[in-house]
Amino acid sequence: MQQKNMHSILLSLWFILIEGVIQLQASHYHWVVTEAPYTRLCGTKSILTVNGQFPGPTIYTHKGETVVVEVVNRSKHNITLHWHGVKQPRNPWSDGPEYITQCPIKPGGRFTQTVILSLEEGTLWWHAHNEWTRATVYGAIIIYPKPGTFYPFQKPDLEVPLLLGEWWKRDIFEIYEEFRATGGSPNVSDAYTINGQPGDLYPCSKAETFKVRVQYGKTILLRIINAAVNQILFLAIKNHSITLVGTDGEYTKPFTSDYITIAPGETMDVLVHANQLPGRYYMAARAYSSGINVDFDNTTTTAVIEYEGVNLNASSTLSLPYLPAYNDTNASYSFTSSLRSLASKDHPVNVPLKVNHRIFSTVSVNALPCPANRTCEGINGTRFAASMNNISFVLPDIDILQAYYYHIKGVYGKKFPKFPPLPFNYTAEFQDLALEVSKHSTQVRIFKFNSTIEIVLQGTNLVAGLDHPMHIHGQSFYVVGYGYGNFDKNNDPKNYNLVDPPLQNTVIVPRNGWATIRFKAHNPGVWYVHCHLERHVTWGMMTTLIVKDGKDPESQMLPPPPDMPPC
Ligand SMILES: *[C@@H]1O[C@H](CO)[C@@H](O)[C@H](O)[C@H]1NC(C)=O
Ligand SMILES: *[C@@H]1O[C@H](CO)[C@@H](O)[C@H](O)[C@H]1NC(C)=O
Ligand SMILES: *[C@@H]1O[C@H](CO)[C@@H](O)[C@H](O)[C@H]1NC(C)=O
Ligand SMILES: *[C@@H]1O[C@H](CO)[C@@H](O)[C@H](O)[C@H]1NC(C)=O
Ligand SMILES: *[C@@H]1O[C@H](CO)[C@@H](O)[C@H](O)[C@H]1NC(C)=O
Ligand SMILES: *[C@@H]1O[C@H](CO)[C@@H](O)[C@H](O)[C@H]1NC(C)=O
Ligand SMILES: *[C@@H]1O[C@H](CO)[C@@H](O)[C@H](O)[C@H]1NC(C)=O
Ligand SMILES: *[C@@H]1O[C@H](CO)[C@@H](O)[C@H](O)[C@H]1NC(C)=O
Ligand SMILES: *[C@@H]1O[C@H](CO)[C@@H](O)[C@H](O)[C@H]1NC(C)=O
Ligand SMILES: *[C@@H]1O[C@H](CO)[C@@H](O)[C@H](O)[C@H]1NC(C)=O
Ligand SMILES: *[C@@H]1O[C@H](CO)[C@@H](O)[C@H](O)[C@H]1NC(C)=O
Ligand SMILES: CC(=O)N[C@H]1CO[C@H](CO)[C@@H](O)[C@@H]1O
Ligand SMILES: [Cu+2]
Repeated sequence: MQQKNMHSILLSLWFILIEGVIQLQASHYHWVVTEAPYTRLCGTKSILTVNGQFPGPTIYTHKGETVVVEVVNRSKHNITLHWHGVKQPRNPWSDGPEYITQCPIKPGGRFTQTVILSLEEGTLWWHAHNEWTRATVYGAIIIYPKPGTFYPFQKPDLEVPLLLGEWWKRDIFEIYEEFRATGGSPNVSDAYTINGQPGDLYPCSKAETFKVRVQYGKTILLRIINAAVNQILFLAIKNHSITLVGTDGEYTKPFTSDYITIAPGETMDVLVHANQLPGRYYMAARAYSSGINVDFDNTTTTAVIEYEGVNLNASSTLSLPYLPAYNDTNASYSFTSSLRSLASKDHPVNVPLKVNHRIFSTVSVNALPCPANRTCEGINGTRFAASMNNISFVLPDIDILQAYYYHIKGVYGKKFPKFPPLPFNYTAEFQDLALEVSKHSTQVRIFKFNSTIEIVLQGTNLVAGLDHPMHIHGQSFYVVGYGYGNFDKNNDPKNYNLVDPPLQNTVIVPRNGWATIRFKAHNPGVWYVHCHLERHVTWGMMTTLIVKDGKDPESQMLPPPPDMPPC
């Protein structure tokens, strides 16, 4: 259905010059950020959109191409756009996170962003990257193999992007402002959505439920993106198994399962064979929420797979597929830890075997004592925070990239710790309440070009143990190990997978467990590291990596574009 757009884009191929290097440019997009009214769940509200579309426009491209997007802000809000999972070699300038690589595009402002694809192939996505604007400002990036090369799996008959989202009846800015003011948890959403639609199980939504029409015997490639604000999701399809063939813009060994676990920030390419009795079948998604006493939206969103030629008048009641229980950590873990790189001749694995720098970082939810004069609706009358290595990251007033490039002092410190300041039994059931208090600061970690880095992300049981989908900009990383409990530096590395670990940009750190990632820092720039649950970002669960320039010009950052938005 969206494929017809491909032809017009293919006809408009042209070349652009970046630093004297001619790059094939697939496409040039003009995007206008505007408010537009949308009706869902029996009510209408004005939401922030790109070109009035929700979900936003899809970018179609091929491996290795460069896309130019001219963004004009005709809304009353600040905005920035990020190309999630696009590594942007040498080009942090167009990466998007506010106050990390740019100042926001103000109302009336504009910014032409250059999106440089390199090794990515499959499905990625783009989304707004300031405050909670990404709740409605997101869309798919579809990266086809280079012309003349093919998918490493059977060619699908049909390709369908499936964007999972979250919908609040209230204005998202009100939800955001309210929880920042109260210090408590944000109100949970009123619905999950598939391609912007809540589906049959919500009031006033049935007529618009998203449908995929398919002929019996055909194969569908679903390009699934979790664009939800705060929730990891389980998804399954009634009577159909799901074969995962790619994740985060990289191919995987085919893996067949009855359900998937997909965290905000993750993308999954899956094949579904229409090989069941011709009929109508629900796809359904609902929360995976592991934190005890953590409030979540427990509703279920649905879409329909409809075989062609089925008599829709014949009364057939649709039934829901089996989905793991909302707190089934083992179901989530077992799916996530089964992912493997394809590791073929055309898609080789290149895991760093020697590590130059090791970082061990806790990822924690925190609770701060109530300051005089503030509302404190966090647990036991506190204000919630979140941290990495006990630092709740504070966004500066001008972006770190600008401060780094122009040597502006006083914007950030260089002391993000390589180890928790105070080691403790991270996953113990009972925790010393004094450990719940984090420090607030803007600390980055700086690496030489080409360093190999290993990061162990350790979940803690402070305040509430729960899963954290941690995302890094500017590079993909190999997930070489996972485990429950405290990371054991003597024994756990023995079980690392250095043969075919998955290459991802977002990793789910399991509840009261850990995950180890490895990558080579050969992309000079300023790169954000953060949890992809938006409430945790607001509370400070992030840091920033700076990768210095290498010696030769090809390993140095490109110069800033002339139209960087000013602060
Ligand atoms: C959040 O939920 C509370 C309790 O249901 C309600 O009183 C409040 O108005 C809600 N706030 C927003 C912004 O929706
Ligand atoms: C779908 O699966 C259920 C078991 O979950 C089975 O009872 C039913 O016969 C299947 N329906 C079709 C149409 O294949
Ligand atoms: C969802 O949570 C509400 C409130 O806790 C509860 O009343 C309801 O039964 C739950 N629904 C489902 C489908 O679990
Ligand atoms: C379904 O019902 C509608 C109205 O009742 C009728 O017009 C239509 O022909 C029926 N379609 C089939 C395939 O039976
Ligand atoms: C999940 O929650 C149910 C109650 O809702 C509880 O009985 C069960 O023990 C929990 N399971 C796990 C694995 O925590
Ligand atoms: C989950 O898996 C762990 C480790 O394999 C096991 O110890 C635990 O009993 C499992 N929990 C449940 C609820 O099945
Ligand atoms: C409390 O807040 C009010 C209004 O912001 C301010 O005028 C007052 O000085 C504050 N009091 C204290 C003790 O901080
Ligand atoms: C850490 O806490 C876990 C869970 O409560 C417990 O089983 C373990 O013995 C503790 N480890 C240490 C070293 O105290
Ligand atoms: C809240 O206070 C109670 C009573 O002091 C304590 O047992 C509990 O651990 C506290 N919870 C958190 C998350 O601080
Ligand atoms: C970086 O490492 C690659 C091998 O992975 C090597 O080819 C290249 O010369 C190195 N560059 C620098 C500047 O060290
Ligand atoms: C929009 O961005 C500008 C520039 O950084 C900033 O000064 C202003 O406070 C922002 N506005 C809002 C509403 O956040
Ligand atoms: C130049 C421009 O597009 N300005 C618009 C920015 O957004 C505000 C609020 O919607 C409009 O009033 C301006 O016209
Ligand atoms: Cu988190």
